[in-house]
Amino acid sequence: MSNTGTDRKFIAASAQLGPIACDEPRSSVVGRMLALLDEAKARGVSFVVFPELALTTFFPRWFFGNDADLDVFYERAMPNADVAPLFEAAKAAGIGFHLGYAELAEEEGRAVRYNTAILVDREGKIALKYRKIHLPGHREHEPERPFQHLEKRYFTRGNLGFPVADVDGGRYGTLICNDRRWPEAFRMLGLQGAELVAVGYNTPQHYPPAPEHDHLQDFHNHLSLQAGAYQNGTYVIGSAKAGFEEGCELIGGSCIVAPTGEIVALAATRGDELVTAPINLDRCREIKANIFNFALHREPDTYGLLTAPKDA
Ligand code: CDT
Repeated sequence: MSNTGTDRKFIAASAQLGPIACDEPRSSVVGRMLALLDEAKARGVSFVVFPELALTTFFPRWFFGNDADLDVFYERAMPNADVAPLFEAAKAAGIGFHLGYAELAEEEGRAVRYNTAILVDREGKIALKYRKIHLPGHREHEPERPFQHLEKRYFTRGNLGFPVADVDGGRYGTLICNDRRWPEAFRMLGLQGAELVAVGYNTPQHYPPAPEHDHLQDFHNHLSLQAGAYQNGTYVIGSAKAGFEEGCELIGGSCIVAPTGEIVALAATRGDELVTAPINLDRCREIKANIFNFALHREPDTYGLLTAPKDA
């Protein structure tokens, strides 16, 4: 049962989160999400996008020498007792949502860690699961940095491809943070007809290997989200974990992008903030049937280099 409107026309939201302290319990974070969900309900929203790794601080900024210290940041089941109130409240309100979290999976008796996102439909069912493919940063401890970015150490590359799912009347996909910078990732979803792509992110304002680009972080975020939307004729909802978190400034700029590439709603703060916009999924055709009509205009037989091995 949709909260508002038809399946193809509804109100969507990006639920930006401000900083999460290292010792903030999941119950407190979920409480903040529930407050945003309440506001979403009051504003007639049917779909809400929460950020990447939304349940904890962005822990790859620290080096942990042992698994016990690291594992506290991961979820072993989804939903679990901490997150159940979010699932229940969203279902009661008829709101679907996107949630990013660190996943500790067991594969062939081995612990495997992923940076994961799920889409939950308005009935509370997990309709899609994606594990981040483009893992940025570095693998080894680099103590000379002001903070680490150890995603390559703490996560395994996703093994679920780039899935889309038909959810509540639309075709949805997800990307996670660094994925948004790669046109190939967006195109994988576009080729499957995605009409709405949810993108959670944690992006430091300061990038230690190339500090000369620090002032461009917000620009590059929007450039990537807007290009991904336009070039694939899809809505994109970007949701930041933002603000000054454990000594590290994270960009905000959570936004909703129309299939034309225009930003139609934009966060004004770097704290907890709900950003909403009306969605009409049929508008994707304005782009999909014209300038980016893949059937008419793509030339894939000339794109072989795109899938050649890296060292070719
Ligand atoms: N979380 C994440 O993927 N962040 C990266 C930071 C830059 S690479 C160290 C991003 O692409 O926004």
